[in-house]
Amino acid sequence: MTMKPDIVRRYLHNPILTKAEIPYPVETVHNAAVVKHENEYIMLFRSHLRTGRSIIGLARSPDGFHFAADPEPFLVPAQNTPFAAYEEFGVEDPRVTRLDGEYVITYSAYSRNGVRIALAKTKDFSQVERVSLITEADYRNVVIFPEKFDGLYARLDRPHSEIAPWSIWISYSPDLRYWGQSQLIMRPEPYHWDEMKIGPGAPPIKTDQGWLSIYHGVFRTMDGSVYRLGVALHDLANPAKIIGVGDSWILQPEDPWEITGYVHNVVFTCGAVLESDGTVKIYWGGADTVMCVGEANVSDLVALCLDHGRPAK
Ligand code: BMA
Repeated sequence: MTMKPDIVRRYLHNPILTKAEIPYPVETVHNAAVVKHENEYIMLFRSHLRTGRSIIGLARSPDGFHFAADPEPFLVPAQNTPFAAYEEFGVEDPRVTRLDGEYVITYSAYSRNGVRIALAKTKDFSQVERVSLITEADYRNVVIFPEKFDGLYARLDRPHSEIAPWSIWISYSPDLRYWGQSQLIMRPEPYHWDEMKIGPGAPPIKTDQGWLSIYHGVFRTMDGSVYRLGVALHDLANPAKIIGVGDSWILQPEDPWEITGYVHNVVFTCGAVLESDGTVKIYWGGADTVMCVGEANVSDLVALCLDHGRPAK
């Protein structure tokens, strides 16, 4: 019997960045955003400190595979109002979108008040300016589309609720500060690999057939939860409309550093880079401990959404 090749081809030399390569003390390197800026791939990665709280570091690469970390962290909990009160427990899981010639960074701000999302901007990844806290508690996984729709910015996010399963929502904004017109667009699918909760992963990627969203889905087992990655395709003109959701996962924990670590059985993405040849580099944290990369053909991911779908809600 011949084996079908995996839709995501893991890089042979994973993991690509670990705590051993960071020039300041950290316990983990994971859940990183990656974008191409000028001639470099820039990675913003999350690291746990020995307090159990997180900061965000920066690493650079000429090819998207070999990364070297800057000597100092990129973003640590704020000291100034209004951010300080909401970042006291750490900053986590950054996402980056290029918009209007600059980079918009969204990240989770943790505090005794819950988890909310903060938005910051940078032009060059040397200076970073916090703009606004754009959600109240409890939200995570905010990804911003790289284009406007009818003059409005759009984002996907994942509020928590005790009543409904944790689902993906869309909201719109005229200025990236004030957000509204929120609606639920995608739910976890019962008795399916993503049945417990889902959340946006990488900022959506534009393809001819729609916006490709790589999301995470969680399945609870007798031995804890398993985090996997899947794909959904959103209408190009109306991103609230989901054209298709791939029925099967595209990546699950399989390598030893994905199965065992700070949190077992986790692959979690915050970023992917589409290359001009139609491949997409997907970056993921393994077991909340190390960074990994793999490549897929964007056409295969789109085909999975279109040809092997499951209901969006
Ligand atoms: C989620 C987030 C992620 C993390 C994942 C697995 O709830 O906290 O940052 O990677 O759990 O621990």
